[in-house]
Amino acid sequence: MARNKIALIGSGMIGGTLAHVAAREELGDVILFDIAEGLPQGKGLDIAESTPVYGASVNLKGVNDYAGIAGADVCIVTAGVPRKPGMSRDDLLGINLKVMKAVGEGIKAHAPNAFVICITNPLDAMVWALQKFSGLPTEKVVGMAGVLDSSRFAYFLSEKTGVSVADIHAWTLGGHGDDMVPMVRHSTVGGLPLTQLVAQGWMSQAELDAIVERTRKGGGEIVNLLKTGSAYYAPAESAIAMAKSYLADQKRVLPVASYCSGQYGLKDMYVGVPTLIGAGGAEKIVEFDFNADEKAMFDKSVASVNGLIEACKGIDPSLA
Ligand code: A3D
Repeated sequence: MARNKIALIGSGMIGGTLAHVAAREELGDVILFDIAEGLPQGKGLDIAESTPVYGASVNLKGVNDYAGIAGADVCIVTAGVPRKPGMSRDDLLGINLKVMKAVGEGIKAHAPNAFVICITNPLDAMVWALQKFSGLPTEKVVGMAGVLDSSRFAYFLSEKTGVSVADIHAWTLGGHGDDMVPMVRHSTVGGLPLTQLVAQGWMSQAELDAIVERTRKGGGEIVNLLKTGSAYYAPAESAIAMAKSYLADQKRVLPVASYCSGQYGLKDMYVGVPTLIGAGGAEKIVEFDFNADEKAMFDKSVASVNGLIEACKGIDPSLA
């Protein structure tokens, strides 16, 4: 069987990390694409020169021409700009929307059969626009945010309880913004829902509330520490988990920005929902039962995403 081909559209901090992890894990041959000349070639060569050390049989190549991504099985999109301290993800909308147009057209022309994972912010609106610009089937275009936000949630819960991250199942749904929805009733530590964890005295309600708030602001916490850009290790690992589920038909259920066509009562929009990812792409959306509070938080988050989608339509009338 031929090797998989993984195309990374954007070879900055996340793109470079993706290339390194994909090579180490022998996910397939890696193409790094960027508009910056030399950057994808340099990162590709540097990582290629590391493969003999750990014996990974993969090729890496950097390109500035979309022809190089031809036949890709997976495209992971990080092209665009990240935020700096003081910026919200939404501040990136205008500039990154133009980037999504170019990327969507490039994928449509050269890799129309790929499974596309968008990471560029503001995530839910950008993946919605990318699907429209590319014209690929909605189940083949998804956004990465929930795996990262849920991983942050799980890490903070592990830090507080001392329970291994391996035995924590955390869920964060909704849009990738500060009003995302960490699902307290559906998340478990050692099999116990967080509500019971509080009842049993593992942590106080105030401590749990603080973890939920820290999760919501997790991206900003890293931006403020780094000062020059945003998180890249955890975002890259999160997208790799999604790519693996697709390539190996693992059928994992992950929190993914997926196209909703009736699920959760939503139409023609992308938002973070539990999604089964297999060889068919986003094969099925799992519908959690919401109580009144969760529904109110989810609706608020959905309203923010819809506001950004409307802003995209205002900027680019071809999306209306
Ligand atoms: P950065 O290191 O700046 O890399 C972005 C790369 O995109 C640069 O190398 C640019 O040259 C390149 N680029 C710009 N325009 C184009 C274009 N038209 N075509 C191809 N390449 C282009 O950023 P990063 O890797 O740190 O972050 C990338 C994106 O991911 C940003 O929008 C971040 O906000 C976003 N991000 C999302 C999450 C989520 O959880 C959704 C987390 C962290 C970062």
